Amino acid sequence: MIKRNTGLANLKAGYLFPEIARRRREFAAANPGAKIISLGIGNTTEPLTAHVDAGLVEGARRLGTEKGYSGYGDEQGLTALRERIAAVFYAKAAIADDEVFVSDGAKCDIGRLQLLFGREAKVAVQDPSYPVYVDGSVLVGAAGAWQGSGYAGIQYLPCNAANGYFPDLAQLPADGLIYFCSPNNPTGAVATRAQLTALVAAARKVGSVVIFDAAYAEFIKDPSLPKSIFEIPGARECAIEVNSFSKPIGFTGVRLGWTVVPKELKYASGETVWADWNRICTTVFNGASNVAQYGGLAALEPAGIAEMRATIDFYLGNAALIRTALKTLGVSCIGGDNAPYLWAHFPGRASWDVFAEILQKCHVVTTPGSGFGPAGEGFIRFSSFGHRADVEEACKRLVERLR
Ligand code: PL4
Repeated sequence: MIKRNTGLANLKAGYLFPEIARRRREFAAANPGAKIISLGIGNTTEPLTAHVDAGLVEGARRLGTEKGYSGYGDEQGLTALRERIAAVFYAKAAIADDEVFVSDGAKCDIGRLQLLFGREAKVAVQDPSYPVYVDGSVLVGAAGAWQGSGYAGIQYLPCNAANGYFPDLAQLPADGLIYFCSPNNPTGAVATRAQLTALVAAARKVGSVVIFDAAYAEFIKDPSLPKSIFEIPGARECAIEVNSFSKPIGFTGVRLGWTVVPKELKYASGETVWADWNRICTTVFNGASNVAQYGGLAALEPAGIAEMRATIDFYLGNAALIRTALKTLGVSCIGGDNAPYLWAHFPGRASWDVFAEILQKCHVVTTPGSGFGPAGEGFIRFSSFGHRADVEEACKRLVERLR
């Protein structure tokens, strides 16, 4: 019989979010009267805004006409959308239109990016981090053996209060990869310009590539904080950036994102990563949905950008409410100001125990920090995605029932 992919066999636990959904279902079945509120998964809740919605509807309608119909498009995305992404998001970074590859979302591209470097790649992640970086590395066979609390082939770079949630760059692997997320999921920490400058310098020094996940960049309100790694001189020689329309315009279900691969980025052999990424996109990807791309185009018109800012401010308003509730409880936390997540510390306690207590007492779903890596133990991630009335009710329950 055919053998199972050893990468699959090497995955240790179920994927974090389905596991949370399973525990929520179990709790709901045992407590049918409970009105459960989710501050768990980072999933958008607010309807599409008017201008973006009109762009989608108009795009779909166009497909129903002889003149406006289009089938397969360029795998790299609509030229107009690539141009607009470069102009709107990379004004400070001089990214060429053909360095922008439109995708069906950041998570999908993080998976496909692993094909560039394969099983030999030495991988480093911030600890805690979005689970796809580690699990994706396991799938391609780059993670090595499981060692009880992590994989032997993954360099876990602790990010905690003691180091300002920024890793010790002396630990970066040489000639390898580092996944770096800012604003960070799950901690909500945002790297400063000085920190990203140090990261770029360290990566260049040891010949490593930074996969920079900027999925939450538009939540940055502080103008001194960089939204893209390409704002940092030297990043074009050492970085790839993934990004997403999911959170800023509510496209979690519509699916649209992009990846920037600069032409200066080279392998040890001297070949360009850009050419290989183009090859991968044309080989195992058939382009993002054309309707989704029409929506993305609308989102990057002035009216769409204004709506995007309002949506983000709405979720940041939720984050402020959650921060106030945690403060009232005397729980220390970071994040939630330039990011949609709050990272709350419950010293001396196991994350899954705190998750269970909050679910039992408050009927609120959260995300246990340990699901994001060994350094997440003792923490809970609160997501600010939710209807305002639900977030207010969740905060009320937290304050009343956890005191
Ligand atoms: C649950 C740092 C959420 N089933 O929507 P995409 O694919 O463009 O972006 C996914 C993504 C990429 N990068 C980071 C992210 O945090 C996310 C989304 N993360 C979360 O709660 O952590 C949704 C997770 C989803 C998943 O596994 O992605």
